[in-house]
Amino acid sequence: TSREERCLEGEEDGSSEDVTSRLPAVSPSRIESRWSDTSSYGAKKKVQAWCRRTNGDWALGKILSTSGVESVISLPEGEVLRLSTESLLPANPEILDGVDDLMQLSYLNEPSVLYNLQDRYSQDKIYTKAGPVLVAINPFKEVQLYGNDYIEAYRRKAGDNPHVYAIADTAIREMARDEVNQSIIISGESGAGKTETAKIAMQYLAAVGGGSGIEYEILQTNPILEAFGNAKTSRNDNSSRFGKLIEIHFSTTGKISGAKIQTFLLEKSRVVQCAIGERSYHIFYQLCAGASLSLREKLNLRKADEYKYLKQSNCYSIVGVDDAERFHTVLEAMNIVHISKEDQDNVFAMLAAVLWLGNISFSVIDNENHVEVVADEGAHTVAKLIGCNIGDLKLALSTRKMKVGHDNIVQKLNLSQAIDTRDALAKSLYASLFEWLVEQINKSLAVGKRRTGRSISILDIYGFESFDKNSFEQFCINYANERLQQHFNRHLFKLEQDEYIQDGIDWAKVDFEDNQDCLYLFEKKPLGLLSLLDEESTFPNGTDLTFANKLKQHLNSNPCFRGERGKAFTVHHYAGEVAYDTSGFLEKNRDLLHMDSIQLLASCKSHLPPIFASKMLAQSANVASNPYRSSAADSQRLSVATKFKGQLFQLMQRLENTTPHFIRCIKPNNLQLPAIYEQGLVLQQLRCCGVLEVVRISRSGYPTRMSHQKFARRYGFLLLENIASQDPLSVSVAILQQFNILPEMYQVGYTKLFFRTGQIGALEDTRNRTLHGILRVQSCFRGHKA
Ligand code: AD9
Ligand code: MG
Repeated sequence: TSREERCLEGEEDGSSEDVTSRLPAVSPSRIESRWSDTSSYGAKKKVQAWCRRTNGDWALGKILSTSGVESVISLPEGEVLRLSTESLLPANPEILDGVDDLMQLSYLNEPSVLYNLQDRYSQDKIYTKAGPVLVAINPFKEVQLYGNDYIEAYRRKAGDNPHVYAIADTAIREMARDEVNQSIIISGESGAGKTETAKIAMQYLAAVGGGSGIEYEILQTNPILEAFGNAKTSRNDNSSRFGKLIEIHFSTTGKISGAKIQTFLLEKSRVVQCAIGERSYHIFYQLCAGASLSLREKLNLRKADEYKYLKQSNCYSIVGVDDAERFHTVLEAMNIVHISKEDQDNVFAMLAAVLWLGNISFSVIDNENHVEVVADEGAHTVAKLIGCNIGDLKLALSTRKMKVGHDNIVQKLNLSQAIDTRDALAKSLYASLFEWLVEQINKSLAVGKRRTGRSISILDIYGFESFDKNSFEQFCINYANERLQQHFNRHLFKLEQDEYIQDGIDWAKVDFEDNQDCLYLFEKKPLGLLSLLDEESTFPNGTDLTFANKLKQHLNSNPCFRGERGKAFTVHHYAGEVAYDTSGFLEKNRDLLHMDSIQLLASCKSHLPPIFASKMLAQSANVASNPYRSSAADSQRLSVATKFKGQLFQLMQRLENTTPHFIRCIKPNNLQLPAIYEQGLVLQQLRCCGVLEVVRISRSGYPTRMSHQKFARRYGFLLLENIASQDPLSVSVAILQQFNILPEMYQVGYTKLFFRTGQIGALEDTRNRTLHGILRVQSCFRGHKA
């Protein structure tokens, strides 16, 4: 397999191999001298190296001269630079240009990896392997790589380029062969192509495992979940605002028998608040644009720009997207996953209720800023849509029942409290609706009770995020990524370990880095980030500032943590440092919906709100018994971070029991445009999503492997002295000695030689020079004869 002899495999079929075997042994030193004084040839074949341009990009230059510390380099455009020799990085031989597995590169430095990916990307080869990982670079245009012909080719194993189809195919095969569940884990930053990649993988599984018709239903979950869970952001016109795991089940005969979807941490805040130029969830705009006349009337529906929640970001449409048309696609998809007409209407009523909630306004009634709900069209429509009494709605949004000592009191809310209460209700209505929808979909896709087969799970989860300002969302997302990264490391570590052990290599000499320290920082009890956050969230007087101070007090000695001025702190993540601003942390972690609101929903006569209410109550069982409760009781509900942590643990457990296949998506530019490859941006992602990590892991081990036979055949002719024994191992050892390869740079396995990175490069250079010399001699010779 490709893992066995990664290095130089690309040359296997090259003609040079044949040439070697026909040539007499020539001393490298003799050829060397001949080579260096042949200036014309020398000028043609200058050594290439990577050097940094002034803008920070890497360029491939020719070394014109080197005088110890300084080298003179000429760049392709003719520019000549004087640089310190130390700053140069070795370039790979041209024969390795555009290899489809980065592991085949002799030099695994960053510019070599970047250049290789760019070379392929420019030819629409958007997929490249990095050992066991598939790297996918977003083309931001249609590429001719998909569809039935391609699926058929990969199914017949005729497609040999790296591809999502190939990954999906391997998953299916390994599932059947090893009788082990599989997972396809897709990561990458926003807009990198995770969701598209997940769909491409699903498409393959559906085509190969289809037959019963359920596969069509599974594919139709995509437009529904995207409508309700995706939105236009500044980074991606179709950004998923939730994480998703879809588990596709197969019967023993290899046919798809059902599926189950789990979602993670939907971004609720978007429902009530979104930045200029972004949008709320697609479904709102689709509903406003595409609803039939009768539905419009029933919901008292207006145009999108008449709703405050949608209006605030001043963005209603997406270039190239017809919301009305999409609405019909969603309706159709809902029919296919068996969501009844009646339930569909219930769903739309909830959506309209959320929109109208945003239009509810308050009037101040006294000089303490207490408010009353204005009983206008907004309030009346909400009451009608959720099926409650307008009086109850007004009370729930403007007062709060409290228990103070032994007394039950009703407190009036001030304006900002009332607005928060209204928005909290809108957010939880939407989040509950989303959860409920996923449940309905799962019911429709449910696998029969006699589940005997296996499954392939596809994980499409938000990638590592580091912005100028990072809040609670980034905190959770990056924590999830630490967990996934550990899974990734452990798995690769294990793969490497198995191979070393198999070949009798001294395993102790290979060290791998782990991100365990950072995970401890998050998870340690009672003094970890999550515990401290929860603790502070339960204190009625806790604020973002007291939280930040507590972190500094307890965690400053942790190497992964650094307290910053004010309310900020920095975490040293595997993918780099991220500074978090704790503003809003406690509130987002508490995620309070007051009991008054839950009770309002429970009392509603329409179908969905009471269902939502009972769900919420189940999550806060202790609170339910007493409608008048102290504020401390609110916090007996699981905090958002703790709930997320629980979900993640569950997820990791599930993934642990699968054979993972990793896909790392890369965004080549921030403009969402084709054919633009920004080196710096790509490099930063390669680092973040662990591709360079894989490379680094291999580097800390012995990434270059070659069988004794191959090594002897390839370099044997460079031996200066005849050796007694001609067996491949003896020849190999003699070569290693002659070239003074240091003992710590290689290990001799039972069948293979294992080299540290770059070791084979020097040998290759000598071999190439020797061969070129010989070829030159031969052609001169032929010239004479002619
Ligand atoms: V986010 O974290 O959910 O904001 P994703 O999911 O990583 O993000 P997405 O899959 O939505 O990104 O891709 C963004 C856009 O890139 C898509 O809407 C497509 O326009 C484009 N894209 C991504 N992959 C492909 C592809 N294989 N072929 C063509 C693609 N276009
Ligand atoms: Mg996505």
